Amino acid sequence: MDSKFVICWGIVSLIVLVTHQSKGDNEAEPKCFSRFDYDYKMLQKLVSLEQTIQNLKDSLADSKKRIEELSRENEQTTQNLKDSLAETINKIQELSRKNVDYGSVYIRWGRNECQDKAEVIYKGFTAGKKHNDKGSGSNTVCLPEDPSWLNYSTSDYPRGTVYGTEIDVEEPNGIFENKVNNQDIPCVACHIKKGSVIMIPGRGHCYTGWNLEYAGYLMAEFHGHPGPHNHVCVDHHPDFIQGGGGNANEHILYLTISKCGSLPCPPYANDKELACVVCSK
Ligand SMILES: *[C@@H]1O[C@H](CO)[C@@H](O)[C@H](O)[C@H]1NC(C)=O
Ligand SMILES: [Ca+2]
Ligand SMILES: [Ca+2]
Repeated sequence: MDSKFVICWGIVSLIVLVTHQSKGDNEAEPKCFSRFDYDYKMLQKLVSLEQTIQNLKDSLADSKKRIEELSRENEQTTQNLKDSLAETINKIQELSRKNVDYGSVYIRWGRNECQDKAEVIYKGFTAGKKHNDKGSGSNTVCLPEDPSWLNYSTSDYPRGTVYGTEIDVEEPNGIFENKVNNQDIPCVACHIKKGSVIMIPGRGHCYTGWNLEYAGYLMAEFHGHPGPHNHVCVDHHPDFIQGGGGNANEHILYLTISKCGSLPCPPYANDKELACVVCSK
């Protein structure tokens, strides 16, 4: 190595060292500036932090408000639901009460059982006036199998009379499935959970939308007998009262036929046995 270069290097190093040391004192000012900068930045951060906290507080307050609003709304909705539920329950109860309370009744003449869905109120015996009595009640009645009495007397004084009913029909006639002549017939009172019931004379079938309770034949007194009574719809397949096959001729039911004239033919016809139906809805 060149000694001249070594000396030169030594001088330069010294200068650099001295300069650096003197610079150390001079740099106190810039270091001070840095601390301020640090504090300033710290302060800025604090301010920003405070701002953030404020923002959070605000949004928390907003959220609280919103939650309160929502819970109020929720309460209102719950109350509305409760109200409409209570209303619905009331309506259901009202409807089920109606379902229980509402109904119709009819007598099924000539049978001792109601159709499947109908409830038996009582079973009875078909009865009415004696066929040739001028007076007594004119309608056919269904007397219960199990009568109960109020006051009664056995003394003889003017009263109406009621007799059991038998069917009189010449056989064979192609009307009833079984032999029915001179058979005494029962009846049954039926209750159905339907609002309306109607007996239609002259129809063997119900109209659309109506349910068939039973079908049969329109029967009344023989036209030549002096003591008329009303028409009843006797089931097309009658039951008989046990031991009632004798020819008692008391209250008697006969088939009825239509007669042309004031009654238009067609649709009616001479001498046809009139059907009947009991229909409900
Ligand atoms: C039955 O007769 C008695 C005595 O005459 C009378 O007091 C009573 O009220 C009568 N009962 C009825 C249900 O009519
Ligand atoms: Ca008889
Ligand atoms: Ca008879």
